[in-house]
This record gives sequence, structure tokens and C-alpha cells, in this order.
Amino acid sequence: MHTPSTPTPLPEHTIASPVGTTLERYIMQKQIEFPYATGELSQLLRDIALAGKIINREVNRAGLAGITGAYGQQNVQGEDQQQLDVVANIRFIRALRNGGQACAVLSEEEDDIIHTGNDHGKYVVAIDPLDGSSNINVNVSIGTIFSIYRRVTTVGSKATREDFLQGGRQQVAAGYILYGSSTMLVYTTGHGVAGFTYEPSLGEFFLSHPDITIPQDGSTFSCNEGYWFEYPECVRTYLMDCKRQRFAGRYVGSLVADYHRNLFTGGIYLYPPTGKNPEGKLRLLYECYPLAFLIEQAGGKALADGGPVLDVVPTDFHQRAPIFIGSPAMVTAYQACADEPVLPTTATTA
Ligand code: P6P
Repeated sequence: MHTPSTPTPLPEHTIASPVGTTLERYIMQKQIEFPYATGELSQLLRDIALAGKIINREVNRAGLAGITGAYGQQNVQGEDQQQLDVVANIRFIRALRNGGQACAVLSEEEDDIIHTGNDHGKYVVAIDPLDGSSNINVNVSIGTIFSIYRRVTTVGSKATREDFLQGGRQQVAAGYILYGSSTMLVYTTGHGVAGFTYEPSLGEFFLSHPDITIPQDGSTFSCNEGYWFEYPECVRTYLMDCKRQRFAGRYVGSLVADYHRNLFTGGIYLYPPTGKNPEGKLRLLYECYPLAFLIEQAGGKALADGGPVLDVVPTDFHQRAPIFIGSPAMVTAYQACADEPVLPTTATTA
């Protein structure tokens, strides 16, 4: 006789939580929660997600399509562009131009502002279309980083520098797309952090992490120790302390991948000043600011030299900043090292 087995109870989240909601439904639901939302920011987020889907396809087929190599010219940073850098840049600018909500784009791959022609768009977007692209050839995760501001210039006019140099705390949304073992979109509009996982067979991002918060502490540090002898003394002091505690060194060489791992498991990513990059390597407007906004929304901390990344004053589109970002306890421990007075190496006694 068949004895009915007791069904395994489904995990609570399968029934109750919105996990599994599409990005589209999630954006609409969040828009309802903000009665004054006019839907333009929602549309802008959709446009970025669409470009992310297209780039995901390009990244996944790059090896077969023979577009993993160098493009043969340098960007404004003086860095050799990879073919996929150029493809991603074109795709994001096209998606934002066609979407109509962004009046201008500042891209790592472009010297100056790109006007989309949507002069009535209320937003501007700063973007690193494909960060870590040198890792494409070796099949390591790479990512897109974006930062969104409401324009401060008159709607209907051309965007200006002023729209992009508002400062990190004026961002209205920020996030990244990680093209990894799965492709994820993680973003904030200032009300917490949500993560969406892409299902390529359906062409949809599904809510997989409704409320991401970073562990308060961690035991992973991410930096390029090849620069050890160029690092400021306080950075070496901090890293030595990490090693004494047998913390793990994890450095992919792809900012979004290292950042994402530390966001989920706890950790700190450091890109201090070096001889080659005395201001740090990472760019303030489309790498440091958006990731700092997001990490603060996830309960983390982001420092530049002498204070929060979000308080660094922007003066140039492509300016760089040092960054120490991740679990608050780890960033605070680094800050304690940085605040230590630098004693003269050869103390003299009277
Ligand atoms: P380094 C990639 O070029 C990048 O901007 C980040 O993605 C990455 O974390 C860092 O630079 C790697 O720089 O100097 O360690 O090779």
C-alpha cells in the first residue's frame, strides 16, 4: 500500500519572498512605492539591463567570434583597448541613446561627454562599459560599472561638465553587471541593494538577492601585492596585520569580480597609490563613486585618502582615486593604520 510521504516543505522564500520576480516587475513594484516616480529612472535601468544582456551575449561568444584580442588603439587612459571594450562602449551608448532617458554619457572609453541627442532626458550616466577586459582572453570574469545622476542643467539643453561633476553623494542610482559563471546585475537607487541573476534561455534578469548586505567583518584582502614596495607604509602595516591573522589573499585582477566576492563573503579591496598611479588606478566617476555608493547601501565602507570616497571632490572626468572598500570592520582597521602618525625613520634624541 502506498503510504503518502510527507512532502518536503518548500523553503519559505520560494513561497513568500519576491525571489524569482523579473527585473521588470521589480522595477515596477519599486516605482509604485515612490508615488512621485515618473518612470524615467525605471526606464533608464531597463535600458542598462538591456545593454547588459547584449554584452553578456558578446562576452560569451567572444572566443568563437574572434573578438577577444586587442583593438589596436588606446583609450583616453592610455590603455590598450580590447575589441570587447569597444563593442561594449558602442552597445551601452546605443542602448542609452535609444532609451531616451539619458541626455549624455561619460564613458571610460571616450575622452569627452557623449551627447545622446535626448536633450530632454533628465539623467546622465557615467560608465565603465567593460572593466577588467584584459581578462577576457583568459576567460576570467569581467564587469560593467555604472553611475546615474539627475542632470542639474536645464532640461532641453545640452548636458555639461556640471552634470557629471556633482559629487558622489548626488548619485541617484549605481550598480554593476558581472559577467561571470552567471551574469548578475546588482544595483541600488539609495534604498538598499538588490541582485538579479540572468537566465539566458529566457532573456530575463530574475531577482535572486532581494536585500544584499555585506558581512560586517571578513578575512579576505584583495590587492596587487606586486606593488608591495611602492605601497604607502600604512598599507604595508595593514596587510602585514592581515597576514598575521592568516587572512586569505584573493585578487582576480578584475575589480567587479573581487568586489562582488567581498560583498557576499566579506573582505576588503585595496587599490592604493603606486609609483605608476600616484593617485591610485581606479577612476573616481565610473568606478570608485558607484561602487562606494553601493557598498554604503549594503552596510559597507569605502575610503579614499583621508576620508569617504563619496566625499572626494570631482574635478576631472577621468580623475583617479585610491580606494579601500568592503566590510566596515576591515576598512576601519585599515583607517586606523592610515591615521597613525608617520614617525621619522631615524628618530633622533636630543
Ligand atoms: P593591476 C582592470 O584594469 C582594473 O581596472 C580593475 O578591474 C582591476 O582590479 C585592476 O585594474 C587591476 O590592476 O594594476 O593590479 O593590474
